[in-house]
Amino acid sequence: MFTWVDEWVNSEDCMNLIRQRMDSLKKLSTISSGKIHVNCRGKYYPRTDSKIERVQVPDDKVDWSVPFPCYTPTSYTSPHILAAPPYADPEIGSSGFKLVWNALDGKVNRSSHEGPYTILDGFPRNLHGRTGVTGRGALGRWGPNHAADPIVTRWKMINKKRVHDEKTGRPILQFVCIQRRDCGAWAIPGGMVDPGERVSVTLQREFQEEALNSLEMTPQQKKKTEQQLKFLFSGGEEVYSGYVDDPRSTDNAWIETVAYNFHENDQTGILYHLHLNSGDDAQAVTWKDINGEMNLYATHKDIIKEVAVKHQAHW
Ligand code: RP5
Repeated sequence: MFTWVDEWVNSEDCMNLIRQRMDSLKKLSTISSGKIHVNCRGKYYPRTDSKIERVQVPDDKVDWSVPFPCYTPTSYTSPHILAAPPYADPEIGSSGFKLVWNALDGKVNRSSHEGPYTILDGFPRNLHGRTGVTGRGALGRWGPNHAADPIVTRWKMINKKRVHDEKTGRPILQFVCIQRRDCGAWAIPGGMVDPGERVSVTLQREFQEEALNSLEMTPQQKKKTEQQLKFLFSGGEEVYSGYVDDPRSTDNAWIETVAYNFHENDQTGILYHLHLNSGDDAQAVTWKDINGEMNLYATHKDIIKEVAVKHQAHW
């Protein structure tokens, strides 16, 4: 019997989906795997008033498969998360709270972009190894906390001509870069995917909130902005999906992202007329020239490099 499943499996849409996943797995191997996480092994857990010390994990003991018998990580979940804001899970073991791991759990996506993760004694284990802290730290979800990162790019222009780097001779790309309010680092204006939210929606929402301060717009202004960005955001290309080496990660909670590039090739589109205005978690916003010397939050520099390579731009 020929079912709709057979029809779907043989369809061009299905093939495209497989190609896309293969592409992002290839990208994953260059950015995420093969590198051990570093940012989540600093001396102190970030964003804490009382200094929470991480147990130090040497490079060769990060991998769970390497025995580390004296490993006694600090247990830490921030008071803010324990106060149970709407985006946070309850504590594991609380009555009536049952989790579905490695799958869509109601509206919350608990599967990883990098394949199944292990559950040990009821707790999810960080796919990239030890971090020196157990619990959720400042993260709301156990296991993967899904984010989305919009990389909005244009060419650097002077007098309507592309600017080339003197050394490499390649044209210079610029991307919309925000300064994070929590730590002052420059970053892609990304954020967390809300339960049930489509990633495409998160990408545009986060961009509008952090780079255009849409939270302080009137409903009319917001609608107009959404309309203006609609075309740009309908044509994005996935450049990365996977683990982020974020300083907030713990042994039981970590950040994964899907990063999309939204690019405009000439000056006729919206990007050369956009009024940037930082808002929400961003304290500043600017067009930043892309190059290999940039210093960015977490693994954002590696992700931006993918974009530079894709456009054959200066790096
Ligand atoms: C990074 O943190 C992700 O790549 C994303 O940019 C960001 C999400 O966290 P918030 O900005 O919502 O704190 O790891």
